Amino acid sequence: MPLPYLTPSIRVRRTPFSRRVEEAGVRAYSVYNHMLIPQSFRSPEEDCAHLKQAVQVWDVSCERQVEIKGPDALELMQMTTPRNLSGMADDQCYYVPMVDAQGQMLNDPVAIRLAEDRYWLSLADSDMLYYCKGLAIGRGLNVEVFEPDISPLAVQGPKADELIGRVFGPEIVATRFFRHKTINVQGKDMIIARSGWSHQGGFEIYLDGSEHGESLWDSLFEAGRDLDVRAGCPNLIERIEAGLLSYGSDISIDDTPFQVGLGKYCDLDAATGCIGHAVLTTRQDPDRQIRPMAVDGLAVPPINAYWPLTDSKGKAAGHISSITWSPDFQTNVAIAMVHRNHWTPGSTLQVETPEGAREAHVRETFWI
Ligand code: THG
Repeated sequence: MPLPYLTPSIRVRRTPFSRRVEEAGVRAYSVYNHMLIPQSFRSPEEDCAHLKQAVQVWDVSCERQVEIKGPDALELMQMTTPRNLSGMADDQCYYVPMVDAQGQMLNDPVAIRLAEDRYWLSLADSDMLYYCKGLAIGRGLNVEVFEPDISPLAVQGPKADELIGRVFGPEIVATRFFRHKTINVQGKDMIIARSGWSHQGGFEIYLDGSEHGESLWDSLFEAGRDLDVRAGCPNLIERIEAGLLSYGSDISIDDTPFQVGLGKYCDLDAATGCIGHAVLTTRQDPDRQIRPMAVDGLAVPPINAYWPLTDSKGKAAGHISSITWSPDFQTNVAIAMVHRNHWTPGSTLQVETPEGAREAHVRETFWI
């Protein structure tokens, strides 16, 4: 059966880097926040091996920003998350669970503090712009809520420090994890942070102004030619090995932060302004949790719906939400949601794949 194409349309937004991404030979796209996100260049396996040994430039423009600006900005930000934002410094980024009034997960963005009265939420794939606008109106807050012309470009891999040092200098390389500094691109100030959705380390440049996209891209590729810099993208293999969760795949609105391993970011003593606060205080003891799992046998096909997990008596025990073959670990690596009776490391379950049942083993830790 021939694969269907993704039909271009205005609704599926292109990015400031899309032309360069296509010149670099992108092979597959997906859609994230109504915008194109590259899925592979050579192959997921080859892209993964390269990411682990060199440096890649990723068009992650689809990590759209919601900007919250004004005297009540912190109050609105704190309404959305059980993480305590009161101690955040002006150069800090926080990974935050965002929850509704029932304490259910709406998104898991990176929150960026730009000033006391100015924040960005760097979103995963759900429509938080409308939600934040609604909160501001409902509470009569003195804030502006909008999507600025900001498009993150990630530089990831063991040679990311070398490349960023060449282009932006040693002061920028000295940026600590989840802190940001200001760089100048073609006369325009932009934010750069040490962060990114890989375990290899690197930076995220928050391109400010679409018109500067191609020149920023070109300066990185010119400076990194001898480092074998390549276009890349968030890599399924590497992110499962590292246990990086994907909202919409591993996390949904049916989950609380405690069920998806984000309880460590909840501070219910301090974050009393969170609208899910009251419910979350009663839900800190989850009945199911995310676990790394290894699945026996040869490479599994791509997953496009939860694969059910059952125990030895055939009873429901959870599901797998992300899975792929890992060339480095020579097993299928998976992220699963597992009921409490079965979540201890070493526990073996059956998983129903489209190609039949396999054995699946709960692990103590992710692979990298
Ligand atoms: N960077 C930016 N925006 C983003 C992402 C990003 N928006 C969408 C998505 N990714 C949001 N989800 C995550 C999930 C994990 C992390 C960041 C964003 C992450 N986690 C680290 C970990 O789990 O090891 C550590 C976080 C911490 O210690 O604070 O980096 O990647 N701009």
